[in-house]
Amino acid sequence: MKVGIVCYPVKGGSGVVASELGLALSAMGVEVHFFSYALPFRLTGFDSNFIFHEVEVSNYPLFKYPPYTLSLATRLAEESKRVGLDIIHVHYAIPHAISGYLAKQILGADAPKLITTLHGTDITLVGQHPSFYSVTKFSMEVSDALTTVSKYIVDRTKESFGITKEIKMIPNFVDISRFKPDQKGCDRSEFAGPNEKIIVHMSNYRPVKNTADVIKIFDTVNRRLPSKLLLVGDGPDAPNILSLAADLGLKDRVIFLGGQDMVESVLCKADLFLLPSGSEAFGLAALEAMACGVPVVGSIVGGLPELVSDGQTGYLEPVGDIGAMARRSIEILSDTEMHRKMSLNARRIAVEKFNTEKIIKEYYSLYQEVLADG
Ligand code: GMT
Repeated sequence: MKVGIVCYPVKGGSGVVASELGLALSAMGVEVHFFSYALPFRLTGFDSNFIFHEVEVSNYPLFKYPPYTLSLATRLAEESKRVGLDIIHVHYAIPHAISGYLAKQILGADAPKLITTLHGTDITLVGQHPSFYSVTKFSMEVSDALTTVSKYIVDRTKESFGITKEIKMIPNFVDISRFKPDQKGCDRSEFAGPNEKIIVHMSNYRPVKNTADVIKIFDTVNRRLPSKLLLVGDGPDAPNILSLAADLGLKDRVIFLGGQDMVESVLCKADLFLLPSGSEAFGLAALEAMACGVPVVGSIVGGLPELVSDGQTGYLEPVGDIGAMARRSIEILSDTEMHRKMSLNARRIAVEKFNTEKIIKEYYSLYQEVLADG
């Protein structure tokens, strides 16, 4: 089988899922072709079964906005003609799904099947914008199959776009042999003293992640239980929240680690993971923390309740309720037995429900079904 995978290369959940999916498929013997404007950040190493195609965009002076959508469609059509792709699987609908559709139109009868995976803000935020709505809806309707990463996004897609065709829910997944507790080199003393707790937040620091709330929750927790906050990832709100931390006198307690490749070696040091987002289709970062045995405190929003079981693997509180999230964090961190149980539950759920092997089979079966449809 030959599969073309389209994704964003920058740090973000959809790029991670697309990259890990492609790597797992290529390890199974599928010929995988990645398409993006730069090498996706999780695509490290070499495998003779995967090929990266960099999409170049003409920067002709007439263009105020270089048309990436068209360059991607052209590249997909040309490579597909050359290597005979069976499937084009796009991650994040905008603009990838419409580029896939255009490539199919160019190729005619020999075109590969188009599968679109919706990751969240393509449905809840960006796709709602009047300048994208109709084309997002159309590109979903003309995809040969649609998948989403949570039941919440299935419902939102149906409600907001009136999509009536089947939308298959295939949750995000995690490599449980890489993301695990007690990894080699997981030395907490690098960041915290023996009586200090370690709290981690990891995201792309966009407004939807409510990262100022991370600092405010941490401030309350730290007053009761001396702690360190490790911030992983980078994005537009990072400078503001670092200033906030400094204003609150937390400069020495908040450690900004920025973009990291080996996030598992930070997560395995954590006692708690915070994710107080305003919207979250799934919360892949929380799953990666859970696989490392880390309980999660976050907001009851989107697909997070499908991942975090309240009272079992952490606690979810209403968006913006900093007081409640701080109280829950203190509750978990100050009760050794509760923390131990939640940590074990978090790892068990990641292993049983969301391990790569299990979920990749679901994608592979979908590919087979779509191809069998003729
Ligand atoms: O907007 C983002 O946070 C990035 C976005 C992406 O496309 O990379 O993340 C979304 O996809 C992830 C992978 O499926 C999900 O785990 C995240 O919950 C989702 N983010 C939001 O819905 C805000």
